[in-house]
Amino acid sequence: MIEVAKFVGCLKEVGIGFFAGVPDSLLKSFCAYVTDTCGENHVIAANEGGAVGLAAGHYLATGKPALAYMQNSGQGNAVNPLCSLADPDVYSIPMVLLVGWRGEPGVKDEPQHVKQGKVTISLFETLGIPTEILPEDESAALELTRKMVEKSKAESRPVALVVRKGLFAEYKLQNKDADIASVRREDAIEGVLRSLPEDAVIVSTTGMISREAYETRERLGQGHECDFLTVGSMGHAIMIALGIAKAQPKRKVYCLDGDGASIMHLGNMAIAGQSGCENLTHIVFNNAAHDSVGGQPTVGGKIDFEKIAEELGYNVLQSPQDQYCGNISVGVNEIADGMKWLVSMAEQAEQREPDGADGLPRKPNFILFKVAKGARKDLGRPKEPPQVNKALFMEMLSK
Ligand SMILES: Cc1ncc(C[n+]2csc(CCOP(=O)(O)OP(=O)(O)O)c2C)c(N)n1
Repeated sequence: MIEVAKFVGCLKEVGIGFFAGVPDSLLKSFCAYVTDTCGENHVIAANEGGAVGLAAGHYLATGKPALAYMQNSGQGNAVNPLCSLADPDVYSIPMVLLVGWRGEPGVKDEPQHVKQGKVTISLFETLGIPTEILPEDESAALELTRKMVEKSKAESRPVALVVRKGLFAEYKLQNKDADIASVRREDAIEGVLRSLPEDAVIVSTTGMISREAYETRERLGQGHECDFLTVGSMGHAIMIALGIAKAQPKRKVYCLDGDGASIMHLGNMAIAGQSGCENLTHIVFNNAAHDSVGGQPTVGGKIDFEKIAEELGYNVLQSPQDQYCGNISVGVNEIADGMKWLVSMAEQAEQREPDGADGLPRKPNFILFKVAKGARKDLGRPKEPPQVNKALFMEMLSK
């Protein structure tokens, strides 16, 4: 096991003093440590490609390589700037990639990590990025880290250090920002699921939101056939929802999204906002954190999602939290009542003249919930594999 303080100390000794990345569960201790201790020399990026960009910019300005950290799920997001910016065939920019290896072959993991786990090393090999798996022994790992940083500098290219499950000794995030609301995310999800029409479709995002939606359905005795759980593909749930909404304009489609996921591919909101699909509702549960992987902050606490959504063309509905005089501590019953009201308003709006005849623009809806970080300790995971979820979902959509 490696103490993160020693690992970061070792990086600093060899000239790596700037860190950018997207949090990962396997790198939780490392992410927490740099969040707590590196101040302005640490940026939590919107996505992994952004982290590579930040590392490149730091090098251009200082002549010193930086470190970009990510879960291997984010390798795809990083590939473009790795190939077309940092590669020796282009600008030849040194940097260290620190990559959490979810789905390592032989290690049990969730289905969304299986494929990515199999190709993590070979993908880096294909990209020509020198890659090493950090050994468990601390001094050997630090030695290898030094060697790889020197290689990155000497050859002026990215190098990758891959981190297995359990490598870093536990370090708990100290500087957790205060919650932006006291409402539990699971209560807000329950309020939503209690109020939607029976045949409404749900597309939920990566992480705890999908897990809580799944368990809430079980608790409410509702089936799972209307739900598409986007267990991987972070940031794309709203595009999946839009694809469905466009193909089935009579179907009500609700996307349950996170702030981290929305920010990861914020451009998707511009496309959804301009889609003219009034059967689509985008609901963002903002806890200003990457809660599912350790609670590291997002910029969600500092930006106004409702204003952004409005500018991008959504019809922003008054959140059930605001219907209660801006009381951000409302409970599940109030949320369900508020949502029922919104659903009935949306239905009335649909009684209008066909598109354009009344001069009113057709817009997708947007609802924001401000919620607390954290989840139940005993929160489970979907029991059915993704392909069963897909089959049931498609069968429901075909009726
Ligand atoms: C491309 C990619 N990068 C990183 C991850 C790791 N990851 C899983 S969930 C999550 C945080 C999601 O945050 P948010 O959308 O705000 O939802 P919350 O967990 O806070 O409810 C992250 C970073 C991932 N699955 N995919």
